[in-house]
Amino acid sequence: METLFTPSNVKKLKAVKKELTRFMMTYQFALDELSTKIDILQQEFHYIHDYNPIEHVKSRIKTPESILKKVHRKGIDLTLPAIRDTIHDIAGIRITCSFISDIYELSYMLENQKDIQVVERKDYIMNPKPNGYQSLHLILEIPVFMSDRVLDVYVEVQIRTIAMDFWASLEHKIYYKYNHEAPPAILQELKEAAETAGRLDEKMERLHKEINKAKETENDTHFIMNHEKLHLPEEFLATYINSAR
Ligand code: 0O2
Repeated sequence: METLFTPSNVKKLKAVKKELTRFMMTYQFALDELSTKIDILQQEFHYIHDYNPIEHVKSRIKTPESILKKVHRKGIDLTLPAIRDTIHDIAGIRITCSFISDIYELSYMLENQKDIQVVERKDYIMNPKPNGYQSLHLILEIPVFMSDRVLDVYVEVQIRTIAMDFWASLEHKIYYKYNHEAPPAILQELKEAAETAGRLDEKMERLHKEINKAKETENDTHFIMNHEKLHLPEEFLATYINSAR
């Protein structure tokens, strides 16, 4: 194969690199915007429900190699507009929640933001995949404000519990270890493990609700601000309670 790096190509290569960088940057900006939104929701949720619904958030941009593989798999043209329109998971965020109800509450809050467009919603919790995989998948379109224009960018959001995440990462390893064809006995065990994880999630949710009920009668003089627990002085509370009589 002829080398691309001939002196006459240097200029063209630079231009291509610039265009590709600009293309990929928009996904990074979309991820940054969505991460801020998630952080705000997390803090507000903490304030309302008095616990942190999000265990962790991980985001990633698909590598150019991985995008190219998907282009071939989907049989689309190798052009930026075709890639933008067809591959919706170039930017991805995975949110791990404590409980199943948190997944739905968080997705509801995200889906209802005015500047967010829900392009696709796949509920693999209500309808797990045949192998047992569970997660809530959203494809969101969010506006990114550049210096001279507004771009609508797709971001894939996967929301799941810790148990679902644990299962998915093990399944992913097994899938690759056996080169996509694991023995039937292992697949059966994996499916059973997914069902066990589902039951664990339900049990944890029940326990969590019990604890919340008990908490309702507690007198707590703390509140959370900017991830920090702050104390409300009694004098402040007394003045406020007395003036509200
Ligand atoms: P990666 O490296 O995680 O990004 P698509 O090709 O994305 O348009 P699909 O398969 O209909 O089509 O999308 P779906 O069902 O929403 O799944 C997309 C992503 O969900 C996958 O991305 C995985 O991250 C995850 N996922 C889906 N099914 C499974 C599963 O059975 N096991 C595990 N461990 N993860 C799953 P990619 O592109 O496969 O890979």
